Amino acid sequence: MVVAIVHAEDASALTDALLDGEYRATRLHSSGGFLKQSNATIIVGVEDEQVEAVLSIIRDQCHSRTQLVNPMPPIMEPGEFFLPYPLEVEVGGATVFVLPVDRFERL
Ligand code: 2BA
Repeated sequence: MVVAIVHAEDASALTDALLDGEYRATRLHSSGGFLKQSNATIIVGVEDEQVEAVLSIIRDQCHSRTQLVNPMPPIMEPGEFFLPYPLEVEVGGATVFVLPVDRFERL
């Protein structure tokens, strides 16, 4: 089973490309623990020999992006001064986990 966490903007193109390749996929709405922004988790159940083809579709469809994050201000002592400035974070293309499946059934 391939579990891919991808940018929300890439998710539709990715599921379309997977369906074009006749792979069955499920899209879950998720959000990142760090940025707290929406992303998508795509689950694809495939045979072992199809994993590389699925990874190649994910590589083609998912692109890395830079996003700006506003850091939390620190706890300040009286008289201290904090000038907030956004940090650049690179997100994606895709974070992919490949997991073995003990049993699969469609009932
Ligand atoms: P987020 O947790 O919102 O993370 C977004 C991006 O922020 C990450 O991009 C990474 O560049 C940065 N980042 C995350 N945690 C950080 C930290 N503690 N310090 C500094 N920078 C940090 P990606 O690595 O491409 O991850 C994109 C999304 O994939 C993540 O969104 C999360 O939803 C998921 N993800 C990444 N690694 C994961 C893991 N090991 N387990 C589960 N989900 C993961």
